[in-house]
Amino acid sequence: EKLQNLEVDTKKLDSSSDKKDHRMYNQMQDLINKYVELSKQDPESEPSWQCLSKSGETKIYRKEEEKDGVLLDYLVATTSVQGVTAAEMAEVFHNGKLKLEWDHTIEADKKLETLDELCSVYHQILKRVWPTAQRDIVYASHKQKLEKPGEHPSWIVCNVSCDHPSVPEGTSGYTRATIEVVLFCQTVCDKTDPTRKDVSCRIVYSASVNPGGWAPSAAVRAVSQREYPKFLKKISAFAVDHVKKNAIEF
Ligand code: 6CM
Repeated sequence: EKLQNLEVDTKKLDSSSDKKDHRMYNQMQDLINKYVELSKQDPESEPSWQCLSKSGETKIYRKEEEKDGVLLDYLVATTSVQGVTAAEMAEVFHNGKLKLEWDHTIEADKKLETLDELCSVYHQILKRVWPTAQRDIVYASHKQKLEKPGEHPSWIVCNVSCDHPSVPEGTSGYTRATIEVVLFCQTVCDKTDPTRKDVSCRIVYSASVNPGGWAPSAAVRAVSQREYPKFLKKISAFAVDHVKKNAIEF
């Protein structure tokens, strides 16, 4: 029943157009610049980043920081997915209809507003982590192509917390967590007429999550250590399967 209260008049809020002037646009450009720079750094050489796991092509690093007694969770993961391009991977991550297939932390998900064809606002209720209160997040998800002369384009998706009039913080019955999550994807392909086996996608995934409210550090740590590797495996396998019958898209 709670979800029904979130219904908003989308006709009134929808501002679908190709104008790049929605209210989150400039913030997204700043984030893109920040994360493209970050993707060039090697967490291995940063002593503050702790390696959480390495298996095959997947490396996950974590950094902990406390703010007002709450453990903040910073994470950067790199991986590579065979048979998928950057455009296809970014679409799988960004497409609101596909999320439930690979994000097992979602209990309920609702699109609140379309800001333009590449940016929408979502309200997501996360599965409860015992013994803490259940969390929700409200965030804008923006996808963008990053052209590179002479190369296949890179693609980036930024999921960043924002306010939304239909679910103000403190009114949803959940503890509001905040996120800054970025998926940066680069196509690796050196063939002129590639088949699926000639393409792969290099991914740098960064997540900065503030769980909000009260959350024991051990619980935050445990959730993070368990869920991120699981998420990377799931989204990679889902993407490979999802695109396998389609023509390659760059
Ligand atoms: O990036 C992911 N999913 C996106 C689309 O659904 C979106 C969502 C991010 C939610 C991230 C929540 C992480 C929760 C783990 C941190 C600790 C919470 C503590 C709770 C109290 C103990 O960007 C994939 C998200 C994969 C999640 C691991």
